[in-house]
Amino acid sequence: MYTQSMSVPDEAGSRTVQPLPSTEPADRMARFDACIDADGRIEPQDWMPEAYRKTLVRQISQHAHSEIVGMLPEGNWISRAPSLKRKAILIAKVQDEGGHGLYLYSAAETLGTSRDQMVQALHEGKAKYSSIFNYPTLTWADVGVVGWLVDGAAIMNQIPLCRCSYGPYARAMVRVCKEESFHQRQGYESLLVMMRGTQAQRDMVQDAVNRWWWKCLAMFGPPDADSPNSVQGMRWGIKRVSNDELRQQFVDATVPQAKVLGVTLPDPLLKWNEERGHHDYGPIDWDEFWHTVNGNGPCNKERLATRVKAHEDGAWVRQAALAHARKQEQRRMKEAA
Ligand code: BYC
Repeated sequence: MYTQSMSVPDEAGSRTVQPLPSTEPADRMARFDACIDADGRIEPQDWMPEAYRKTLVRQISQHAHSEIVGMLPEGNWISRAPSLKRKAILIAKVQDEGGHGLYLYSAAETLGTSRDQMVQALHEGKAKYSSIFNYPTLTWADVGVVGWLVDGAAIMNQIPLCRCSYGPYARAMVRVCKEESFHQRQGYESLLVMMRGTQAQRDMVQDAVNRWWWKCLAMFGPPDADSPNSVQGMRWGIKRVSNDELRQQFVDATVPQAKVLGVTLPDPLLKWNEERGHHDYGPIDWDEFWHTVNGNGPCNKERLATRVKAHEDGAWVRQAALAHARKQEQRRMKEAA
């Protein structure tokens, strides 16, 4: 299973990519590059190149949006969970995802962009969030498979981020990864129970695996050769392991888990390659991935409409909290006078 102890090789990321040309002041840039080369951390009060700041706001806000939109496919099943135990676990999991979104918005705010600006960009369809949350959760087995595969893929991608060069993002990821690890295990455990049940339950699990497998492989982002942000992200120590390497790690970790579970991964080309020391796998449908990322997946419109409505319905809570804070402040001033 995936744990915090999965190490990121020291030579990964920034150290293997030379500094790229920049128009920033040379002395400040040299200090920044030296910090990155020494595997140091950049903190909010430190000088940083504008492009680094912009990249971080892009990635962290997209990540936050993914956590928040990611509550929806599973949230749909809270009222239909098959037992009180499963309902309690699912409520806690969905709540954790909301918490992850909030840490991440806070981390992005340290870069000078407000949460309101980020949320507005999401609601206007200008900001991205993970492609994976634009697919429907059709049966209860989908909830288990989302835990096993979607959270499993998320952890694979997020463990290296615990050592990202931007301090607030790296620190937020430590706690997020601990919780994601629990999410992955609960999903797997719920599937194990179903696989020991009736033939109908086993068929339901297999059907869910068939529908989610390829979408999970695409979650890691486009192939390295078509990933415009990777070289710079690696140089800056934001990304430590490339999209394709993470995808491969995920496939290699998942194959034995599928065997224990007793499901077939829906890829006739999936097989161990002795020479590479990895599993080979079949081609991913990148046209479908881009179609979804560009807003045309099966649930994109529904997900965004649900988020916008939740935000509008919650306006009174924000207003009440602000009014309360104003009252407290007035009382404090009166007492101090
Ligand atoms: N979906 O140059 P690339 C979770 C975009 S939360 C949509 O490789 P980069 C969970 C990419 O943004 C999961 N878009 O980009 C939550 C870029 O577009 P822009 C989210 C994608 O940034 C609740 C363009 O494609 N995890 O799992 O170097 C419950 C070119 O890509 C996707 C994170 O956000 C995608 N799948 O690498 C359960 C982790 N992939 O921005 C689970 C943090 C790529 O140039 N993020 N794009 O317009 C990252 O690690 C990186 O941003 C990515 C992409 C690996 C995702």
